[in-house]
Amino acid sequence: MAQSQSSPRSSHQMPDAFHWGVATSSYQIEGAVNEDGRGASIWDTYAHTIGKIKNGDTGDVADDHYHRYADDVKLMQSIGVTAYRFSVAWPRIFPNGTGTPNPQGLAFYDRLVDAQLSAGIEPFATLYHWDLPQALQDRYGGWQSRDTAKAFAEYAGYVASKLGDRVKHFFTMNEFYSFVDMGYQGIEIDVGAQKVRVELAPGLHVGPAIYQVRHNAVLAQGLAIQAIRAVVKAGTKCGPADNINSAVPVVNTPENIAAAQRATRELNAAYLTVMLEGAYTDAYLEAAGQDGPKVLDGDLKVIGTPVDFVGINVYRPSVYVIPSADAPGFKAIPFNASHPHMLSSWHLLGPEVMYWAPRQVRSLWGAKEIYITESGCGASDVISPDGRVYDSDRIMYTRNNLVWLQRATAEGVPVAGYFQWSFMDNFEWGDGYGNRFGLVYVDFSSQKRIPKLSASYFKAAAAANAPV
Ligand code: PNW
Repeated sequence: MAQSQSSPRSSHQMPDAFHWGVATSSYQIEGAVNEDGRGASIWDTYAHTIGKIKNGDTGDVADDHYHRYADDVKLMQSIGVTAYRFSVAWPRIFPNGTGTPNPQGLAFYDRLVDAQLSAGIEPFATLYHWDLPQALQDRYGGWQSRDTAKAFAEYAGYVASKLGDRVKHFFTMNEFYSFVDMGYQGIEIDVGAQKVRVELAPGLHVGPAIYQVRHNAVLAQGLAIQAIRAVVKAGTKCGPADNINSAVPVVNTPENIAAAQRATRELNAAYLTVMLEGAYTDAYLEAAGQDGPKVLDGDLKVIGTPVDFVGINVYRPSVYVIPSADAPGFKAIPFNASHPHMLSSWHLLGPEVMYWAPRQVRSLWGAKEIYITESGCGASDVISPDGRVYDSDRIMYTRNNLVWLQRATAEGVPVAGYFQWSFMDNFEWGDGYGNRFGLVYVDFSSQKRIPKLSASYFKAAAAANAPV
């Protein structure tokens, strides 16, 4: 007998109460950089430095979300979004980094959170998505100083004390490796066909001092977790949103799987590993030698402050590995020049990472709650003559990811939500507005929003609670 069309496909579904989210960040969408008392951030400075951003683009106007947030939240609701991960701009709250808070800045996030709650969308707030107050860069050298870590904890505690009556999930910082390594020394990524250099604000090259910058950043996360906990009610959760460096086994035998897991632990030694284990790995300290971080008494305890969940941004495998008889027991293999990629030069494909990354987070560190805080892709979207945007490649990318993620959840990996990067096209850092990541197309001259075909895909998947 033919199977009924409407028969439940529970074996393909995500867990109950799974969050179908979208993600954005303040500098990438808000605009209104001089309004309501906002201070300057390092991204204002960097984007206005000639030669740093393609086309000379800046976030001055971006998606004008600061003024259009109410319609944007309604649009989210219309495409089936049940959770929204936004970021709070530190320089709106503390224009000078520290000191007297700016009530008008906070009022914007109050309105934004209320709009989400009325639309039935669960707010997830990120406290740091790279827009450091310029004042702290000038005063302390930014993350080169522990003083910035202390300032972050104060800011985090303040925001949590104001939004914590309605926001139940706080992400401390977004992507340590990006804002530290790409911001303070710049990195080279081997993508097979070429090497690509990526640099972010503040665009410094600190040399061996990078170990200290990394240490200050994880210290900030630990201090912030403690500061948030001190002010929120029971049940409010917090943790990082990190771009895990994922080592993926090429051939899925037990030896390959074990080698990949060892590799992931070492490749994240500076961030997730030290935060979740409360200690640097021996290999990390050995490699650092004399340049290693200055660890003060009590630092590791702070850095290892237990978190309620682990957020991971998952775009691609960092490396494919095979086992090796030599220490450290794995070998990262090079990418073929023919390895397929999406629009961003760094964006190699490997959808199985969406299975291995959360699985390793659980098996390495025993995480009880995991969020995919970002996944998505840039694509060369255009408006068709019929007015629609047909991004079938983004749908292919997303479906493949969701299928692998569903496999992880079916095996008991506790993934509680998925956030698509991004809700709408926005300021894609060094690539400016030319690299579109949205489910919603934005015409930046008119600010018109056009949901892409991928938005229909997202809506259907969210409704089915499954990859469709
Ligand atoms: C993330 N990589 O950055 C950021 O959190 C977003 O703000 C950004 O817009 C989005 O991903 C797309 O780029 C990444 O080299 C930067 O693998 C670099 C990489 C991944 C993510």
